[in-house]
Amino acid sequence: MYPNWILQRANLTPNRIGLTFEGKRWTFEEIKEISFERAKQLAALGIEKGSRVAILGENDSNTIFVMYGCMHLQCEMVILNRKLSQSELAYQIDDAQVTNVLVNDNDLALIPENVNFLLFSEIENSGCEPIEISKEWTVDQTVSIMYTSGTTGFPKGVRQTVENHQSNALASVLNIGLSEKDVWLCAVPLFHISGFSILVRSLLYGNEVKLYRKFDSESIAKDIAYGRITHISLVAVMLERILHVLEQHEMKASPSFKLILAGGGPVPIDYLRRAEERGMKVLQTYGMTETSSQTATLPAEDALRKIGSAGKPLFFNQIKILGAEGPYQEGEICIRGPHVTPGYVGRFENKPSTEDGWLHTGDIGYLDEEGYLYVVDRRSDLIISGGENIYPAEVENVLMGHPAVKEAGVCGVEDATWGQVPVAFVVLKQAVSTDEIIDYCHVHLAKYKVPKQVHIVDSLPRNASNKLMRRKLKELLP
Ligand code: S0N
Ligand code: AMP
Ligand code: MG
Ligand code: MG
Ligand code: MG
Repeated sequence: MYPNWILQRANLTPNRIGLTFEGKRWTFEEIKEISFERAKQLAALGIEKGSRVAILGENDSNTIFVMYGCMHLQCEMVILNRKLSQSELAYQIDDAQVTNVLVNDNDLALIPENVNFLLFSEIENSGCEPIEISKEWTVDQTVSIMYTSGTTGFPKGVRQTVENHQSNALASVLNIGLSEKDVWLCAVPLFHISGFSILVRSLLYGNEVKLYRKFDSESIAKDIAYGRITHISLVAVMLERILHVLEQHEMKASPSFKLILAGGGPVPIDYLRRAEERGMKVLQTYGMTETSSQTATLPAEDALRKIGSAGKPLFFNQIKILGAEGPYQEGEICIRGPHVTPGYVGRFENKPSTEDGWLHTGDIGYLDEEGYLYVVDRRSDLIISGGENIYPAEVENVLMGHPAVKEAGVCGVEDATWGQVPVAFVVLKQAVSTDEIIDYCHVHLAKYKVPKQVHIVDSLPRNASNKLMRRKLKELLP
């Protein structure tokens, strides 16, 4: 058993500021009081202790208070990506078999049809049921569930337990260090582990989170140059936008600014050099939904000596390269540690998350002679656009659903803005314009997954067993 994080934190440092958002601020005691109230309101509205609910909301203090209310009720929270299309959301809501979707009023239009939902305003205006809040949580209790796309084209709901989050946050602070004055800026989505892990760290460390509703490079650049923030989590495209503003105005990071935790995909080396010129340390990190964020992180002192590396595994964690017999040999990156998910929900419930105790990531990498990890590729054809993952199979399944499309293949191409973007190749069975195909994709897919180009071809590259060779698709580009 572990103590309820929110209670324990309020008990330890009640008067410290825990959260700031759009000019408002809350101490840890206030965060506890408000989240207690939400828990009691949720209970009054019929949300049962330990039940599974989904949450759909933008980065907003009220989203956090509803999440914490659910945590007091020991609910399993399916945190939904609000950039998804209605049909993608409907799939996850159905797959996870949630009893209710708790929706920020601003996101009312995103809710699929025929789902049971409660608006945040209904919750906030409800009476309270005088329930007892659990002071303890069990180690293997699921706190959050996040969907991550899979090679099959069906997203998998990943369980993130108390132990997963705690061991990850602890390993992170052992690596990064901490002062009670630290302020972590959160402009990455709370529905990704990049964002949610900032909340967990704050509860465990007692530091302040400065939350942004939306990524805003101008305002964040000012925070870095003149503000109180010390830490920020970013993906590459965000870093580039911030660098652009700092360079344009010849601004440098404030001496009190400590570091950028940069992950979700590779960070171009040029950005690391430019960040150094602006007085910013960038810690490249390798992490994923299945490991409740970081597994390996490159310490700032190695940033230029080991440029391009994602560092060494953090405390408690191990990394091995499948099949490699020595340094520099490439193979699948496998991870072991207390931060690795125990498994999935829904259709993948019975699929083990590990083999012989190791999570097989689908990523290809190598370790150098000092044990530093280099991520070189992704075996599973995963496309990463601006930190959002796109599995070709998911897009291909949608394309094949169009009546005029006989076969479809999708691959990623380099893109100056987003890192990579998806491009589609289709074989037709009846005439249709590429615009119509793109419009069709917009109905079924999140915007960032819609192919930037659709090429009509006579056939797709296949191997002897008729399997699509996605790596060869790029050769068909005009
Ligand atoms: C980069 C972001 C902020 C861009 O979004 P922005 O600027 O808000 O765009 P919008 O105004 O919403 O839309 C404008 C147009 O741009 C399109 N668009 C938006 N995003 C994308 C995208 N990603 N790819 C392609 N197009 C995009 C819109 O559709 C719109 O189009 P038009 O004009 O046609 O209407 C946003 O994308 C963002 O927030 N990205 C980051 C997401 C993220 O956090 N990913 C990480 C996921 N991975 C993990 O969580 C595991 C790793 C991890 O834990 C980690 C990662 C990073 C740092 C630390 C850690 C850690 O270990 O702690
Ligand atoms: P997600 O499925 O959203 O959790 O994203 C995790 C995936 O992002 C990993 O499996 C990698 O493919 C990719 N990724 C994360 N960090 C890095 C990194 N530092 N370098 C390259 N790819 C990364
Ligand atoms: Mg994944
Ligand atoms: Mg993802
Ligand atoms: Mg947006």
